[in-house]
Amino acid sequence: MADTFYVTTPIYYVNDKPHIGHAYTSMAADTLARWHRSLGEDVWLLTGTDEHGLKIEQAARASGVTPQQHADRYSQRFRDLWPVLDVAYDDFIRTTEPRHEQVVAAMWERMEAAGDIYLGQYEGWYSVGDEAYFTEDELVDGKAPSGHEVSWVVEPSYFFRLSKYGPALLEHFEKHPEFVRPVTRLNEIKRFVEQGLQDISISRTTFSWGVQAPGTDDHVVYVWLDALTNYISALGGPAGEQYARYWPASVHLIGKDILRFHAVYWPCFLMSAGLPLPRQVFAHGWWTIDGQKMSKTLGNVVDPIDMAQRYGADAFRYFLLREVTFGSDGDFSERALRDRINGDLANGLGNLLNRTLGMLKRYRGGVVPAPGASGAEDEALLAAWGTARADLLSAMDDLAFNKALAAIWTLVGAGDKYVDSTAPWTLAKQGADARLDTVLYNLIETLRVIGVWTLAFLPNKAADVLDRLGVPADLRDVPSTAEWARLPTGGDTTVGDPLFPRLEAPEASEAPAPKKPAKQPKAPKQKQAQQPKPSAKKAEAPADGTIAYDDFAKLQLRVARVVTAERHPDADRLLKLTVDAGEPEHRTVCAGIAEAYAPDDLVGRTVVLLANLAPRKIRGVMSQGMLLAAGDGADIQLATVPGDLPPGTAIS
Ligand code: ME8
Repeated sequence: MADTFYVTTPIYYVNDKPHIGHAYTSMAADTLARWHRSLGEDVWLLTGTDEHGLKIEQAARASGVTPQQHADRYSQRFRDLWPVLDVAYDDFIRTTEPRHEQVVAAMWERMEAAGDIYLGQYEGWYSVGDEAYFTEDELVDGKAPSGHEVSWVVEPSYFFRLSKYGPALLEHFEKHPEFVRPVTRLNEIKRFVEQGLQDISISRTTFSWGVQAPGTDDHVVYVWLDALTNYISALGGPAGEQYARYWPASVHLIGKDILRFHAVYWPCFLMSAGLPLPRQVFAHGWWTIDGQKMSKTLGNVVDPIDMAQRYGADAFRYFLLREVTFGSDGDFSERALRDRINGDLANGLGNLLNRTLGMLKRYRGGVVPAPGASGAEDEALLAAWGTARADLLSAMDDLAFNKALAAIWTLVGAGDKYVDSTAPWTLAKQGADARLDTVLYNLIETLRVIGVWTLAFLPNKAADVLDRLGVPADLRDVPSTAEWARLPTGGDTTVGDPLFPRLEAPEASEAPAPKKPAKQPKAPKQKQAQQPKPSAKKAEAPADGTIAYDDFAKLQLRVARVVTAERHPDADRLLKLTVDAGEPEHRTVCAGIAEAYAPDDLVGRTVVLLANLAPRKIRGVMSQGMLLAAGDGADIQLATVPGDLPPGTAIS
């Protein structure tokens, strides 16, 4: 029988629109679930909504609907979100479902049978925002530590003997130091438990939106006892078949703010009920937005649907998991997201895929060739694969998603290096066919391995990579990447569009047309008699001589009209023109066309201007762009566009 892996997200309150925090935990959980599924494990991913409690009752009242109507509406928002973010859950639990309420009642009865529930009177501070009780000492400036308002509550209440379980809990931490992660959180929780646990109130009488406490008329079960029980109620409770199969959970993924409930209350409730404890509680950090706390008041709440629509769910997930260590706080900004997309995804993975498939098409008609003997370059690539694989497996065991992705990207880098060092275009020119076959095969296999490894992180794009490579279904799981050269030869591949199109800076793509020429960098000092030609920077150009579409897209070609033309004062072959390129000010451009054109013939002509070439001084005249032309000397012909397109029209 396969190992089981049961992962949970928190169940989200139905009082809020889903935001980046919800998306983060759920996408992390889904990544973990996909990874373990790929390892061949029997995986169960649970998510759901937390629908009881005073907070929800108040929110429903404020919108003039019943709590159930309110819960139905908001719960649906979460259900609708997960497919957009490719969160493929196995079950969605709602705390208002009878299957859940029954297990909450059963938990209560088990805890009561253990002698751990007694009736008392609660007197103290309660924060509805946190659905939590606080002692006087815990308040900060008269409020809950979260900033929520508190109110003084006096009511009869059932209590749970939490104090009884402190020593057993500390012993559990000793025996299972992996129980709480990251380690800093374990230490924080240990210190809290070591100070001595107080019994906690687990029922309320001042409102009714909850599960009725068994054997009482007017008590509803405390919302956290209710909510935490979801992790077993969704499995059918202690007597359920699914419970026998999946409990104890492998890991509860949560945010750091709800650690105490999961790492103290929940294990104590379970001990009292005589049930095994989950294997791990992992608390992740919080996201700030552009350096600020996310809040409705600041209006900076990040909507995951908007992010998925604008950048793709894969890229959004990649960013969240790559940018910070899982467990630490992080800062979200669209700028940082775009940088990751352009850097790691477009220039990194996308470019390697494009180069490789392009060469395979050019040299082998897109068919995967059979590899031959290995050389030193191949050994280096294989060594990189071995190291990346070991690092990846251990990072995933630790839920270190950012390290896992960094490990995968070392293989992307090794693939790039391999292309440069083997220079397939030279092998093709030399007719070194056997060697070229080996190189192309190894590149395709590198991409297969990267595609398989990234399936958990980029569910759509990675599947697209594997489809383009023609990878059969049985070679798409993690174990199939433990051995090199598994991909059969003779398969067809497809080049396709760029996997991750490069994103322009928002200013450039959103502005309708530049109002005035952008501030230009200073011209490099150089002697130049001729019109400067665009020279591709060596480092950026793929070594096979082609340029990526993204590089082409950097060129701003525009329709321009010649306004004035005269001979260059200091160079016989040059004309000095001013052109209208649709901007408030005309540009001066020097062109090496004096042998072919008389200045007067040019005025009013439509020409093609390379508008974003860095300006250069040519024989004392600053030239702000370049005109495209064919031929040279007396035969040169300026490029033009037919029709009457207005100056400034972009050419692409
Ligand atoms: O707490 N960055 O529900 P919830 C990262 N119903 N994570 C964030 C965040 C941010 N800026 N803001 C919120 C509940 N979160 C309970 C759970 S489980 C038995 C019951 C996280 O809707 C936060 O840490 O308030 C929490 O994990 C989740 O989003 C919000 O959950």
